[in-house]
Amino acid sequence: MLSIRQDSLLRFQALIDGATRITVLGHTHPDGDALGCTGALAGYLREVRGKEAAVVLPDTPADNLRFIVPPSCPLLCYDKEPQAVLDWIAGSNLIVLLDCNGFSRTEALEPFLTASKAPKVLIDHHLNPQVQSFNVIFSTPDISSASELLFWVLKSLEGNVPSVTEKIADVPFGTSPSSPAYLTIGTCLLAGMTTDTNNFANSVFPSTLQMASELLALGVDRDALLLQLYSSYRENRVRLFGHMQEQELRILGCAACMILTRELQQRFDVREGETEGLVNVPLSIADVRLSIFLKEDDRHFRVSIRSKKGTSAQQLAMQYFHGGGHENAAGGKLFIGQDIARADEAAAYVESALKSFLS
Ligand SMILES: [Mn+2]
Repeated sequence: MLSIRQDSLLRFQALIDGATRITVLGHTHPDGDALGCTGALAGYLREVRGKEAAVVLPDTPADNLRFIVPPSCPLLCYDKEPQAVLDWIAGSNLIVLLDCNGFSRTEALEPFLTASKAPKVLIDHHLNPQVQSFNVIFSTPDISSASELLFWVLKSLEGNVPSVTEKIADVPFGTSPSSPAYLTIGTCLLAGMTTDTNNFANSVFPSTLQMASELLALGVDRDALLLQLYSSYRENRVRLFGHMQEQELRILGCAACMILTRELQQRFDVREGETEGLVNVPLSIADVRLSIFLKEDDRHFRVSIRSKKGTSAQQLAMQYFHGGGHENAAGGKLFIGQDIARADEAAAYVESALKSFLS
């Protein structure tokens, strides 16, 4: 099993013991991993530890990912219920942030979180954790997902004595494999890991497969999960993917670029979450090492970047798109009126950024 620092575990344990109301926090535009690990931790704190815990998000999750947070777990979204979120945070005596490296990734919530006197814990797998903001940090970049890191943290908490030499069988995940709470928590964690690895296509480590193996042995229904994650889209998404590949894909040397304008989003009635996975498609071309996808939003484009090993998506995101992330999966923004004067200048900006980045 993955080794988790004992001193951090003991401090986290003590903070949980001392807390009554807990904010379990994810980042803006929550992906499957953010929902999986926040849902799992809130579920654990409520069902196993008897705490008042809620998942708090800066904005509402996409319809197709909403199912990941269990219905039994309160979910508060700042864009829908700002006052309820602020009240919850103000009344919390523990704040746990997952799947991002600092409060800046919660955008509008950042000032309220930094103003809170509650102890703060970070559980994340991105580089450069904002250490000064937290009392306890679990930060491991060489791991599939925040959900996997949380799996090992919870397992170590439940097992009490974490040790790399311990046999898997000696410490079952949770106290009773038949308890439905553990199935719910396990399903959340498997959902987060599965989406962040793109269904075991990237960032898979020995510990990742070990986690998957233990969760399947516990009885988590992976088939049902895959059906919900990858086979429950609307028809328009398949048609949009076809159009983007046929009409909008541009190949620039070893890079590929697709831009989804507002006009196209209206034409295909695109909803939040429905473009997930599109950026990966051009990487199936032998000569393409870098794929960049831009989606027009309010006064900016959301930028997703994926790369093959040896080419850094993260560097491109940092240098040209105010972003970051992982070596081969990163994201950022392109601001209209700042980086470019008008939306129709995005293609030219990307082309010149790629030219200088790849030269
Ligand atoms: Mn993640």
